[in-house]
Amino acid sequence: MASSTVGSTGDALSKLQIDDLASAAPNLRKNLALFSPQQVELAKVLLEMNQSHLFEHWPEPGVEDDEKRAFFDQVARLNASYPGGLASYIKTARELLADSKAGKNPYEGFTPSVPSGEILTFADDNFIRYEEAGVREARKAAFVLVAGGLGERLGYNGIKVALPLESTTGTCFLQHYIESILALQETSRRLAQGEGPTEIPLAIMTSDDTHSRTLELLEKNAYFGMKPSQVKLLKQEKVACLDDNDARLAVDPNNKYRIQTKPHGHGDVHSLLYSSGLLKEWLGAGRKWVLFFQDTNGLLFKAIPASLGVSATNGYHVNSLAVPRKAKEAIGGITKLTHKDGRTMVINVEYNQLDPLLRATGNPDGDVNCETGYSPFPGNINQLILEVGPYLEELSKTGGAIKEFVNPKYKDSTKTAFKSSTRLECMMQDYPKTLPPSARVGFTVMDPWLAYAPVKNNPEDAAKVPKGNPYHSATSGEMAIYRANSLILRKAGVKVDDPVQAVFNGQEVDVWPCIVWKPKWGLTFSEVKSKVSGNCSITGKSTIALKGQSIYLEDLALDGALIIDAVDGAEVKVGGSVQNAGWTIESVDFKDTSVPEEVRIRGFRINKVEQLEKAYKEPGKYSVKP
Ligand code: UGB
Repeated sequence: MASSTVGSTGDALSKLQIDDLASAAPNLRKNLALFSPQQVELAKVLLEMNQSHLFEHWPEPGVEDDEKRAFFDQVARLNASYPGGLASYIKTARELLADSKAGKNPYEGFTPSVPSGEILTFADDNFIRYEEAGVREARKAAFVLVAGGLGERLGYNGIKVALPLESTTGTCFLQHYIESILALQETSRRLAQGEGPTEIPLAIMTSDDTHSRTLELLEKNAYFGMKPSQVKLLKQEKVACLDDNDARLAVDPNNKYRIQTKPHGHGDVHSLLYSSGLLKEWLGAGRKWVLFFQDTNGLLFKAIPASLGVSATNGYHVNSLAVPRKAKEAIGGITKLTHKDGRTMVINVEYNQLDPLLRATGNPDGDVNCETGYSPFPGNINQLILEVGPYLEELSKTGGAIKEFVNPKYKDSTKTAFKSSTRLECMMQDYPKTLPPSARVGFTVMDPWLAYAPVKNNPEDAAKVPKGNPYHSATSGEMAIYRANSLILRKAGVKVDDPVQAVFNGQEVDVWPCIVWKPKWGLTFSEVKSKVSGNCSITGKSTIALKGQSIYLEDLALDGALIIDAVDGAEVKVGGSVQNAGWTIESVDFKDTSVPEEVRIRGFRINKVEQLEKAYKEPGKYSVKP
């Protein structure tokens, strides 16, 4: 047994010429006969990259051989999922770790300044024109949701896209996103009168942390009305952790036959779109735009039509959506960087880097608000619109690799040892960093009340946010939906009462009437406006949920709760005075574990006391006039 092992090991060694290398790892050498030629090739890569410590603890052949093979299965995955393979990963890691140790400023030589971009004002003529242009373009779009993050800051146990974005209807984020895309598809298709693509695809980037639960959510809900073939899940792999400045790969503390791994960041989305062939497929099918978005922004689709219109009208290869940013808010700042040699780029500077960059370049106060009460740098909401042609062309050169960074937590000032293993990370918004100066990179700033209300912070952290800065919690995320819908209806001519203030989970928020509608009821301002007429009013204690395409509010005076559910083809006119006890909002303590987690984290629940509820299941014309 022993001699045959030695014999075949010798064959493998001589064939692959790794004799010298394997002498650095005698325990691997002894086991080589267990592996396929491809696996031996991977062993060679590891040894060439000075990773022999990975085999130090390996026992004789015959002991835990399956685990040893499984080790190489993992190495093969790590190698295949990184552009350039593991060798390239380790090489880049060494360079970035050396820069980090030397305290090199990633923005060395660059001076930041405030860039100029398209600033939109909701509901003015310009906004309406961009919305129309955007809806027209939408049929040539593809959407990409990055949903591989664990949501550590929120601390929710489920996947974030399964959280309700508001508790009036309980619609979850994923349902809302899919229904918004379907509504865009429908309206855009109508305008195009049969020309061009008819379905808008959705790709969702998942990770091991979110993949199976995302798939389950889709399957349990019949893909929320989308054709399953329209949705593609792309799973990102984690990357290898690094133990020291030489980029020695970290052994998993729970299994000595595994390399420890951690998430690589949302920047993986580019290499996945490229390597999966999806981007090529989209271009071939006549698609022009890819729209990227994050997992929990319930307002997002209110900003999509106009910003897509900006991309189409201005011919932007890259369009980043932004909102005015409060200093020190945990969103990146869109910044113009000018290098000493004259190069310029407009790029996101991440929230933890903006303050040191400003201080290092003659702004001793760092990241502070200006006279407007906001940071002068627009806040990146990480919703990007890329033109497919130039995007694919660029990825063909880079393979989808995005400029990475490393953020080791050192044990002491010698910067020789880490407190815990680190890894390379990359961000989706860093894509423009490799673009040539000829690329048309722009951005679109929208009102924050219209465009941005993410759910990222747990109740305790949200309550500690400096006064005046947004909480970015489940509480503020839901209240933002009611505020936006109230303000939109006000602009459309409805008299909506002012909000009242309340405190939930230690966060002071404005409570507007609970106004919600399905995306197909009103995706653009013009559409909303076309559905309200006469003297309509909604009191502060009211709730209204419009679940249908053709519901028209005419001289409606609402003081209570009104729920209308109508199938497509049912045209419902709603008017007169609707008065009832309505639905009330009851406080809930987030520490009360008898309450479901998705309710606790927002700090309130809806108590359905009395409502007028009408459902229309057949096409036809109907009127609601109490
Ligand atoms: N995500 C993945 O899909 N995979 C990953 O490996 C990691 C995340 P976070 P972050 O808009 O508020 C971003 O953690 O990274 C998904 C921008 O960098 O919520 O702290 C994840 O599922 C920042 O510039 O945000 O900050 C989620 O959908 C600013 O714009 C998304 O990536 C900020 O978002 C974002 O992940 C913001």
